[in-house]
Amino acid sequence: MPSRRGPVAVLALLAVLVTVLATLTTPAAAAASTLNQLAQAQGKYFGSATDNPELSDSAYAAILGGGEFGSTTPGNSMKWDATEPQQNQFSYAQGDAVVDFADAHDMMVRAHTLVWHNQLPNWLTSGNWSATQLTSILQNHIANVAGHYKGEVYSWDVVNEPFNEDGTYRSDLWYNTLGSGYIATALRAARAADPNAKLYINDYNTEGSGAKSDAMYNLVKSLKAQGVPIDGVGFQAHLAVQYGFPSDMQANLQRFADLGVDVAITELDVRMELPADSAKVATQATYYADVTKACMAVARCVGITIWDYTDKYSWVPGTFSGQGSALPWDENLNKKPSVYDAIATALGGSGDGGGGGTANCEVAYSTNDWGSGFTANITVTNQGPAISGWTLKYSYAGDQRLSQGWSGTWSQSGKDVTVTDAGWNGTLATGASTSIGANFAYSGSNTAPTAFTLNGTTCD
Ligand code: 9MR
Repeated sequence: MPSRRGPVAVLALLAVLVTVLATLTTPAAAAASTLNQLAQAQGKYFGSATDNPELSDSAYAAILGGGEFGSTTPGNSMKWDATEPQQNQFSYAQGDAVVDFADAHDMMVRAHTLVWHNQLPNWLTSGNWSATQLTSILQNHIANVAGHYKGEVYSWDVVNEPFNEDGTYRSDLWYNTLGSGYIATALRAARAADPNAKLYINDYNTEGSGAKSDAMYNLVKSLKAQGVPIDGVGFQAHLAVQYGFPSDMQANLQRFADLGVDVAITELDVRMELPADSAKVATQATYYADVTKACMAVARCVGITIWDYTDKYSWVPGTFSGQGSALPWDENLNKKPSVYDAIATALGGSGDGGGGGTANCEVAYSTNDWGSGFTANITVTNQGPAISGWTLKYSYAGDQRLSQGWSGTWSQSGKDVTVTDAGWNGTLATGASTSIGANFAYSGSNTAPTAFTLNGTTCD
């Protein structure tokens, strides 16, 4: 049977020989400043909490260690139940993993926490301790744990959440057995164990003035008067769109600073009732900006830590049913442009890093197309700070279907394609490139994707 080639088939054949190069950014695009770079320009840091399980999520870890954050706080792994699960048997593997990650990515560690009412092991809560016994248990714990991390952490939240909302002391193991003196005991033990760590008391709902904030203020004033070592006060700042903003935050931070201590925003997030909508997100962006501005305006506010950076690993949905969307990165590790930009702008940046502004990456995309399928060749260039692990995402408009990819782990969900590094090409210094490829089948049209993100940053 004679072969009949119509014009479409001829064009498809020609296309095999033609490489269509779509360069999607200008090679000269400058790297946007990261949140931490912007904070550093003002003598402060911008950090994110983390936790051990999520460190094995390579796309997550790539962003955590990719330069946005100059500090991290272990969300759980330095708490008492983790570090002294049996009396006088100490366990540091999880905490060490966070410190090692921070070291490898040039981040400081805000260590958290030595004395708290929560996450205490059974042996401790079920013992019927005398004051003398409990004092030596407390001192032994701090000597060991703060001693283990001596010289490796920037600060310790020595005492966490000592107050009730009305400003009275929280009725817990520590206060009930030792009275409020446990706070000075803990601070002194921490100073002895790690003389260079900044020693903090940390609490929530103290960001604005009020009974609880006044109680903290009076405590710090009294500790200073007694010569008890106290270097800083942490304001957790677990805010919620529906509860309003503590409008006197800056003045409140300043009055603590005026006592002669550092202040820090230590666990910032801004939750909302789900589903999120544009009005709630706009309010949330304002809250993030206003917290940031308050810290920037107070000379002794040393920095801001968000309580993890992505909704994927936020504590909020598990604690407040029906609430969430509290962090500047969404569940897919993409920046929420308006929230990110609000923070960046409040840090003195241009505020175009979350959306379509200056790129941290450049992507060259080309195809060899034979009419019913094609090979996509992609070269990714990192134009931001060095990264050790990456995830590239883009979408097709048509019915392009992944058959096989190489030099990365390729997957497709509907029109969305995700590629994670292959391990050997995960580390990309500033300016470094890697080339990856995949075969796709398709019918109809095969237009090139119009947008790519690398670790959540748009390559425009
Ligand atoms: O983020 C922590 C979460 O993973 C734990 O389940 C929770 C248990 O108590 O503690 C969370 O962290 C808290 C922090 O240690 C102190 N301030 C409030 C934080 C959110 O609950």
